[in-house]
Amino acid sequence: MRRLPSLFLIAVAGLAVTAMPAVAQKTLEAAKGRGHILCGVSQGLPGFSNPDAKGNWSGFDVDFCKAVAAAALGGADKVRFQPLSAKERFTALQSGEIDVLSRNTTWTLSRDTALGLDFAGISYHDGQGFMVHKKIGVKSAKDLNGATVCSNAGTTTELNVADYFRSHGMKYKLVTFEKSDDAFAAYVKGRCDVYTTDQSGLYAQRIRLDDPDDHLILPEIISKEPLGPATRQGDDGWSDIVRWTLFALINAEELGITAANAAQLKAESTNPEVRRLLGSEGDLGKNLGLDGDWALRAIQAVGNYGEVFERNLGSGSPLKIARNVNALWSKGGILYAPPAR
Ligand SMILES: N[C@@H](CCC(=O)N[C@@H](CS)C(=O)NCC(=O)O)C(=O)O
Repeated sequence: MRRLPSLFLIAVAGLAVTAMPAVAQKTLEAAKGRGHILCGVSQGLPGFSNPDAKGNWSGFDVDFCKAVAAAALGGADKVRFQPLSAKERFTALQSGEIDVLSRNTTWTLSRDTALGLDFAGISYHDGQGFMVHKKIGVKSAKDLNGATVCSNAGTTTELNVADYFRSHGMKYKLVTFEKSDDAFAAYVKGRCDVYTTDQSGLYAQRIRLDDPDDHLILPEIISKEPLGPATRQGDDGWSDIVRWTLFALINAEELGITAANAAQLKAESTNPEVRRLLGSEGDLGKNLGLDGDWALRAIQAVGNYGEVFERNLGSGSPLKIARNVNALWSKGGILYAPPAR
């Protein structure tokens, strides 16, 4: 009698294990079949995802998809970018129009639980801020009573504005736009006193201004905006690939692996953590459905997290955003990836 339940459990566990790969490989197999992954990005936000005149995309969110393409399909060029407004982005993921959403998207409980998607992790710790016309003479968000506020529809931004003004007993008029370019243009033209979005978005838009000195970014950060890539719920294998690509880039920075030295470290490093991540030891790619060079390819394609950040958002970019909380946990920030072992 006592044996029956355990036999039953073993049978169920066996079923679960054998059933897993078929479900898990859906997105990966489809991507292999078409020869590229489909990556949802913003419609144009300097530093994050921006097309040039020839339609070539670049930026922090773009590089992340290139890394996934390199890990999963063997080449950073095996990706097509689909620009999406904030409003469209979740439907695009649900409907299968994209395989991964890499578009300054905030991880929240309702998005995670109600929209049929999963967040792979946090690629950028952000928070919402305000930009104002200097001429209105406001130095603090607490002085914004009665302000007209321009922002984007379908974002956490509009919800946070409502919370902030309500909790401070202040009145406001919100004007939202589906395209963030339209929202920002309306602010620049003076239709609004304030433009509000993620602080990274404020930095990104600021470089587009003809007269940056006429604008002020207020000191208050009114929310937590943990931004990260999202995948469709129900394809855990694919979500794992996306999640561990992100972790691989972060761990690579911690381990001193760069685009330039990755191949040499794979051949010569004696550090067990480096060897495991780069596939010179063990077989970590196997359970991701990938080969042993998956992380090596991702790192060679775009560099480690720090390289991706500096090139697109940091000192090597026009945005000049400091790492701050986005520095590694070992360097005073909160960026922390689980170990690859
Ligand atoms: N992180 C927030 C806001 C994201 C968002 O859409 N921000 C705007 C303003 S920076 C944007 O990315 N616009 C670019 C675009 O619409 O293409 C969210 O997930 O709701």
